[in-house]
Formats: sequence, C-alpha cells, structure tokens
Amino acid sequence: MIDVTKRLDKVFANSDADAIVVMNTDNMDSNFRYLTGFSGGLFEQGILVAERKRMTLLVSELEYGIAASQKPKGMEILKVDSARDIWKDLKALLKGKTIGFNSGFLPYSYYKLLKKHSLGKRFVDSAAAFEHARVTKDGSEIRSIGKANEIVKKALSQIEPHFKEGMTEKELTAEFDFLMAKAGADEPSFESIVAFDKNSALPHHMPDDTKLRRNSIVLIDVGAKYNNYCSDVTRSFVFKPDKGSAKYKRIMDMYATVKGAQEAALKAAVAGAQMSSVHNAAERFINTAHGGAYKGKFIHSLGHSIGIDVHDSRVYALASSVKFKLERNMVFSDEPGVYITGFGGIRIEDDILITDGAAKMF
Ligand SMILES: [Mn+2]
Repeated sequence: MIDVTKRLDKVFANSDADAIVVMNTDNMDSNFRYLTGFSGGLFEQGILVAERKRMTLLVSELEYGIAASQKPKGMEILKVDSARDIWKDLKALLKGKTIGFNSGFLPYSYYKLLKKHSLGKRFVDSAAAFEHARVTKDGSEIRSIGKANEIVKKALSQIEPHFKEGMTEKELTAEFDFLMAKAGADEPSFESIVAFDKNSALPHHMPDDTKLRRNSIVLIDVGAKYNNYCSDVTRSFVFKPDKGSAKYKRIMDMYATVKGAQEAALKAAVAGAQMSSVHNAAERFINTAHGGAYKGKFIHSLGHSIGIDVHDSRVYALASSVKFKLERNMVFSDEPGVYITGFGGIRIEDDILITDGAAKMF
C-alpha cells in the first residue's frame, strides 16, 4: 500500500486547487495509478477527486471489488451506476471550489463536461504539479523500478542463444517478449524494438520482416513493467561476427564510443547538476572520439525520466535545452547512440538513479 498522504502533499505543494479531478477515459491517466497505487484494473471512465487530506474514488460496480481490496488509507469509494449519479456526486464534492485537471491527458470533451456539471468556481491546470511530484521517486517506487530492471536484464541475458540466421525481427521480438514474461514482467513497458543491421540506424524502427544475416547488428530496446513501474534498456549485439571484417571493426569503434559516452554521462549526473550538462557530457564525448568520426551522429537527447510512464514527467529530461537541476531520487534513462544511415546504429541504454554522489545504474 502506498502512502497517499505523502503523495497528496507532493502534488498539492505546487497547486492552489482545492480539489484535483483525475478522470480516466477508456485509457487510464497515469496520475490515477500514482495517487491510488492500484495494481491491476482498467478503471475505464473512473474518476478520482483528490483533496489535500483525502481522496474520493467514483467507480462502477465492475471494478468496485479491485478498488475495495486495494483501498489505501484516506480514500473513500463511491459506487456509481449511471451517468446522472456521477455528476450528482461530483457536484456535491466540487461545487464552488477551485478545481485542478490534467491538461496532459484530459480530452477537451471531458473537460467541457467537467466544467458544466461540477459547478466549480475556477479551473486550474495541474499537469505541472503532477510532473513535479512524480519526477522524484520514493523508496517503494525505486524498488519497483529496480525489479523492472532486473526482469528485463534477465531476459536480455538469455536472448543470444535465440538468434538464428534467417529469422525475422518480428520472430526475435516474439522470443524476447516470451522470455521477459517468463522472467516476471507484468507486461512490456512499450512495444519492444528489435532492429537488424541498417534498420538499427533508425532509433524508433518497428520490427518487420527483415531477416537476420551473419555479421549483422542486433539492436534490442525493451522494457518490463513491474508493479506499475517501467524499465527501459537497450543492448546492441553482433550476430556471428566476422571479426576480421572492416564492418565488424567499425561496429566495435561505434560501440566503444557509445559506451564511453554513457560512462561520461553517468559521472556528470550528480544531484545539483543541470540536466542539460549530462546530455552535453555524452554528446561532447561522441563528437570528439575517434578524431570526430561520429560528430553529429548522436541524433536524440540522452535520456528521459522513467516511472509509471516510460516517458515520465516529460518536461524533465537529459536534453540540451532543459534547464532543471538534478535532484536525488530522480530516475532517468542514460541512452547515447550513434547512427550511420545505410550502415547501422549502436545504442546502449541503462536506467540510472540520481544520488548525492555518482549516479547509480540499476
Ligand atoms: Mn528510453
């Protein structure tokens, strides 16, 4: 069970709302998971009214059982069975109040309904309050992210024997997802990326029917979800390398460059440092390694915050334009890469925990 009081304190520290309404559609607003801590359940159309010292969950009969069995302290559950009742209950909770909503999720059509039926006095955007609260993790969140990392790394350590000449990216993806499920993942954090050879030069390539050939790059970018929390890890392999070939030598140079960049970033990622400076440390390493052979070939930002969402608290990122300072207990991906169009790409990604000293790799 999560400590709801602490989470409400964190969110309301940056909001002048009297009540924040978290409304799900057929999909769930991840802030709903953050404030309830519920594992499982879809909570389609579920509504959570969060106030400074209490929460009220409006939920249908369908998911009442899951909610009741996982109910944290300080939460009241109202069973609703028709649209009319929902608005009646909401009105009772919200009338005359300053109401927060999440502009990062809530569809405009829902926002209009909320405005019309709640009789709130004023509406304020609470998206930033959630992002700020969620970017630093508590002990139970860090443990879940750690377990999600353990699971994906176990599956990655078992994947190489499944490489077969002539298999497609889709087939290897299926093998990987099966290993990760057996290792204990609740589900993948995102659709697994498997890219062979020159496809690996496209950072978001989706697995297709490309066949695996000898001396090819195999890039695998994957994540497990565990207890609502994500991991995100990338490994780059070479299948049946021809160690004397120029291609293999180039791949190894790229690998050493990316590895060096990842380590440079890890050293720069201390509490108090600018997020941009961590990206810049990696980029500088890549641009100057091997006499500048890979200058300009690192084509994305170094990392993103990770938590309930794989891209958690989006405004906080290890990117050249981001002007926030690192704080302890933030979790980011550290994922430099170099990409050569028509040849291939190498990326290495691990998740890191910010501490007062050097960042810790999960
Ligand atoms: Mn990532």
